[in-house]
Amino acid sequence: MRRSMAPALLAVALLAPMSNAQPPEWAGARTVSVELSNFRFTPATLTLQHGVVYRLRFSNAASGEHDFVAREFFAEANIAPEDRAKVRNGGVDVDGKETVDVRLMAGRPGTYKSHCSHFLHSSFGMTGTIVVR
Ligand SMILES: [Cu+2]
Repeated sequence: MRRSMAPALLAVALLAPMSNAQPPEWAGARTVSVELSNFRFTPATLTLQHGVVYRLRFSNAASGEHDFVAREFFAEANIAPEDRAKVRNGGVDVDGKETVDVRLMAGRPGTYKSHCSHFLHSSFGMTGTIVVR
């Protein structure tokens, strides 16, 4: 009996928040741009409001690859279904001279860390902070 109840309760807990929430209006997303370059994020600090739909626009000004990794931030966020495949292993890969848009609503308020996971890039300065209010 106890063993059979747990999955059912978990399913209810997972489905409940989605069933009564309005789907976000992705078309009205506010654009927030982040430039990736050798070796920084500009701006280094993003301040987002909880409950607002954003289009995070990651532009790589360099010719080599960079990424924007913020595992906890992306795990907490409500990412637009069409953009979910762009976030892998908690980050967004951006090829040289490319731009990648990810629409999302930030999760719970707090301060999240971001960094580039390419070898030594974070130690050269590719780190940042995302503040969700
Ligand atoms: Cu990098």
